[in-house]
Amino acid sequence: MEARQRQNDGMDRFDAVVIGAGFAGLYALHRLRDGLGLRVRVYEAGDGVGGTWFWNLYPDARCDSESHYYCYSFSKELEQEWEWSSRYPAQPEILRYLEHVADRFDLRRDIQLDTRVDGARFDDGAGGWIVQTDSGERVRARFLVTAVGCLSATNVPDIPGRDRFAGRWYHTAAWPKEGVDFAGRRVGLVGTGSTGIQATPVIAAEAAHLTVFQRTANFTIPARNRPLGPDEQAEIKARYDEIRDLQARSEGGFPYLLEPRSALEVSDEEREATFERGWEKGGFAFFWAGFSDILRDGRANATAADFVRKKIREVVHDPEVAELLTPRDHPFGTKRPPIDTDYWATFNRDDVDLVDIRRFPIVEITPEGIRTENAHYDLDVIVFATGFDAMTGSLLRMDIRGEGGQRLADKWAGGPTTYLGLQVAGFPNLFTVTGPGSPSVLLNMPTGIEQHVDWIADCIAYMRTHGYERIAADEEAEARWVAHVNEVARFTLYRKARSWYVGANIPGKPEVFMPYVGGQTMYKHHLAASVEGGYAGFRLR
Ligand code: NA7
Repeated sequence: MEARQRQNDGMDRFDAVVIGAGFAGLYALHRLRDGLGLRVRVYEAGDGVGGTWFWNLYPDARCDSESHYYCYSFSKELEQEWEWSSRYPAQPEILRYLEHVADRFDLRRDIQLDTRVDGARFDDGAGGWIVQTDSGERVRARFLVTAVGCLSATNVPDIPGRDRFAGRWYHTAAWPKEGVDFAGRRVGLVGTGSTGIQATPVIAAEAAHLTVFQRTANFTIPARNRPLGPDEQAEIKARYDEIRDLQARSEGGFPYLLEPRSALEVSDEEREATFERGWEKGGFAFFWAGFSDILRDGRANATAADFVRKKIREVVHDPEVAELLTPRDHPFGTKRPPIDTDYWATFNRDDVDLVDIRRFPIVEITPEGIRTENAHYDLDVIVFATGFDAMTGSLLRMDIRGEGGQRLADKWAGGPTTYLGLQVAGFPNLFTVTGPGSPSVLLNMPTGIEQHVDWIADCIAYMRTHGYERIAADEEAEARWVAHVNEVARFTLYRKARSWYVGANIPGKPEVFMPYVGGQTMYKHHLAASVEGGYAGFRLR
């Protein structure tokens, strides 16, 4: 099929434009082009496919979910032919996987790399989108699908003097392809989220000296990464139907079901032994192997938090450093829990220091390093592991305008509003894959992505069958959904943390709980109920 059509207005016309060529964009292209026969164009800002795994090249970048389910499920052949080499996939391996997917499904011919979408405007008259790229290109598309990732818009703190720094500074998600040579260098690392915690031991092993600037101490769980041998690989492949079934039944899209019991209904000894078993398994298994109420009940949570705090004291030799590394301001698991390899032990090294920038904030970056309220630290390299303007950042950095020219940035000035995280009232034919208001970052990402892309493809097929040209979230349904998203969050402990889930990491960002925390079962029920009701909650024209 001819991939494009040119209109009288000189603009190429597509059935759908997809923004982003990561996990979501690649699958959206496959599903819409090869499943529905649509003319699709994907725009990707990077000069390669891979999204998150194209950009996050920092030392030891690795997924915190296990390889056998942090992957697509839509193709059984792909499942069987791809070999994951370790329990948690490293960035280069995930990137190779996504490149393989792009080749295997012949996706590259419809992906335009090195092209950032600057903006998109809904054309009320024509009933579709005009999409504008940074190269000045403008194209028309009936449907606009954002596959821009939840954690893509980097957050580089606006610290005075940053551009006067005589050394080099980097954000972990905009890392140079050629890597950074830390040998013999004094390195400062700002940020102790998943990324900073992963990178710290690796940078410490290479650099002459590492100073970690910590604003908030974090709970972290040992990853216990290991190679996957041929037997284990074969065993996983033989069990894939069962794995996928478990993923579908679990609340987080992982192939593990939560133990139904409360942490408070067992003896202290049994609780401790349960936590120890989870700790030995490593990674998020610490949650599943344990109890059902860790994220719901403050007292249950405190038992897990105390267990982790005790582990810090056991590992870190200097009691003052151990205390500084000990999280005290948020319940366990209410910020995305990092998983690590030797993070705390790294602070036993003589060439690693921990600086408390909660107590003595950074005041400026000087040509020689970082100045806090009470000291100056001489540095050759600064690494910002300071995270992202999560969930909304990558959408709002584009100028998206809906019906009547309404800007998405204005509509979302008080926080994001969507129906089911999939559509925004007043923005017809715009679909937001893993958008705010959907489980998104609380669900295994490939699972949530496939669920959304399948839903979008089915919706477009339905529209085609029934002769509809426009679909948009109904305003009332959207308002009810936003209220529901907030209501379910209120019953969890998540609200007790100032996290990127609520936008608290970005100065001035409205603090709204963005992901849907009601779990996959409830969410799928809402998706299905809408479809069964003829796309109830959406306006079709
Ligand atoms: P995160 O989890 O947002 O962590 C960012 C870290 O940077 C965190 O410790 C922040 O402290 C710190 N931070 C952010 N802004 C500043 C400023 N201005 N000054 C000092 N410190 C700052 O991002 P990651 O990249 O680690 O992980 C993102 C996700 O990727 C992760 O959750 C996984 O899902 C994969 P704070 O806690 O806000 O006080």
